[in-house]
Amino acid sequence: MSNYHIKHLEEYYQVYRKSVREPENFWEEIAEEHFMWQKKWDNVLSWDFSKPEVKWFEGAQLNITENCIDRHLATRGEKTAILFEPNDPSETAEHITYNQLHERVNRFANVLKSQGIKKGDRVCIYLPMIPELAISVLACARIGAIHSVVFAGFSATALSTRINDSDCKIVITSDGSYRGAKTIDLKGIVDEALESCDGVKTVLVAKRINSDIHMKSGRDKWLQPLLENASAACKAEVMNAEDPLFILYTSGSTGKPKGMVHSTAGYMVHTAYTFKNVFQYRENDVFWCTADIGWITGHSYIVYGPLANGATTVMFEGVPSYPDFGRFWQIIEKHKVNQFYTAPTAIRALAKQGVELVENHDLSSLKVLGSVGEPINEEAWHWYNDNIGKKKSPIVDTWWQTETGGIMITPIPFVTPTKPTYATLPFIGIQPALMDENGKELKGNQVDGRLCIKFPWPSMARTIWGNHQRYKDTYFSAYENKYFTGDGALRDEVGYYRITGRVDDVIIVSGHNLGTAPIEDAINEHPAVIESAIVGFPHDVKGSALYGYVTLKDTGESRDQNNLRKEINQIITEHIGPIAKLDKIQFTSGLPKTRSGKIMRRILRKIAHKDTGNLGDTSTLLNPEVVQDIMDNVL
Ligand code: 6R9
Repeated sequence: MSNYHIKHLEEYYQVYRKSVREPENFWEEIAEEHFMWQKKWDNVLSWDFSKPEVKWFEGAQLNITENCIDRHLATRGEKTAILFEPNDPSETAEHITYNQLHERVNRFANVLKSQGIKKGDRVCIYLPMIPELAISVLACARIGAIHSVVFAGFSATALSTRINDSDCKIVITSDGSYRGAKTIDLKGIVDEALESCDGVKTVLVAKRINSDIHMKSGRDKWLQPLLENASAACKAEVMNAEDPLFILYTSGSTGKPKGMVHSTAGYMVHTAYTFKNVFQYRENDVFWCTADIGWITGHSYIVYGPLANGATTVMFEGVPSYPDFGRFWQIIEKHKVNQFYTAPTAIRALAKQGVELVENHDLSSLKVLGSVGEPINEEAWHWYNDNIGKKKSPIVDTWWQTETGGIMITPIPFVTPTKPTYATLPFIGIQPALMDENGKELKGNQVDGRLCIKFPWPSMARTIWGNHQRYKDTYFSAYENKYFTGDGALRDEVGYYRITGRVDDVIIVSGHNLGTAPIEDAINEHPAVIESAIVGFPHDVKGSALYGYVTLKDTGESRDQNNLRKEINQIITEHIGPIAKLDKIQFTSGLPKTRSGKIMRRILRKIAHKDTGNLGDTSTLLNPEVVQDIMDNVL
């Protein structure tokens, strides 16, 4: 029990020190006491960042689904494992108990086997946020097949690239999906994608919207009858600790998407341990992460982390704006959600709607609020803290990446005093380092540099599927013997970390290093502003100057734009200094975003450079229409 559930700050420091001094002993104890192994490891850790090669719990055998499902059956069989909240609020929510989850995963696993899928095969899952998504993920893990979930908002081209990159044999999809008032023809997208995927011989189709779709004979099969006829018992495949559990694609700044490969034992241990502590999860709490399982956040904190702790995890099919912008708050009230984990982009969108939609709902069940995906600006942080947490629920600003598998820098609620816009302290076992331009580690506090991690942690990705060299070049070549995150960060006077944004977003103006996030923070405080993005553009004297794209709350308003520009620069001057003033401010109807809500600065940079001949890979763009609008009005 010791060390598994941190309850006060002194304990954090104590356990943290142990995790750094004796990492192997530390992780061994956690692994030993809290998980179910078919065979224990011979060696806790071996590593060499120059190759790079990292192995945790080598020699151990396990199946992650036995840890996420089977071992809970004796004590939690009738407890809700997955609480499914449909898109349409009038449709009944579904409570899937651990017993039912066990049966449904086993049936699904047997269906996969009946289609010839075996250990090591890659399975592409292209499903909306319906129970079959979580169940198919677990079914793959049950039989040792490697799942590759592709977010069901990606286009046919993006889907086929991902299917081909990892040679998936089978695709699991649905007839269609609901998204607010709209339906989306998912099966049509799969059909189009498969025109260029020769390796896929089978498509399993779940019924969700009852649309009239074309089933290609010999290839496409309805899932439902197969599940009904399958046996409800499926022995868990024996997996080695380092066997791949899944591939998840993340976009690189150049080239094709990178298929990050995660292993079994380390990933399980780290996601379970972070889940327990970062959300201070207690038995009978209801946990809700609003991400899609198509992203790493959903993998780790909707499926694996919560289920490994025997938790109740909410899966929401819909969108925050349907039937109105009060939907999130309505769901929290309805299911008495205790921990709520969402992204700054969602918080900003909801904050724009006014507080009446919040005040109509009883949010008193909330204990912990989380944020992930991008730096949370100060205004959004306060809105979240004041209106949702009522200043009582700590906000955990969790920094991590697809590549890291689980949370890395974060407060522990009720343990670490929070500070707006700071991810605060490294999680247990995580050893961050800040580096200067010359590759030297910056020691001590009050320093600002590039964020690296200098010691392995259990859930780190092990490679890029089919391209180990790219893994090495991208993450292990910038600094010797360190994993480079691609982010910049500062460490304040007490050792708290603040992520300042991707370092490729750092702009050097007249010799001063400026992170985009603090400037955007400042701009976003102007009452007329919704969102902003800063990029650099070439300047005769300064080297680079700053170009700001700013979205206003009221676009119809005929305000004096030049006056507004002055006010924005005034705020920046107040917050950061005149050095950070913008040379150009373009008012926009929106900002180009990826489907996970990240601003695509690469495109904005090209537009500011008037280099729009080739915008690069735009397949992950959510709102292509704003790009044309921005190009038409470039300054
Ligand atoms: C989990 C996830 C990773 C990148 C990461 C960083 C940014 C994520 C953040 C954050 C500041 C936070 N990021 N969390 N920046 N504060 N709390 O989002 O994974 O989609 O791979 O993105 O997101 O820039 O490097 P992924």
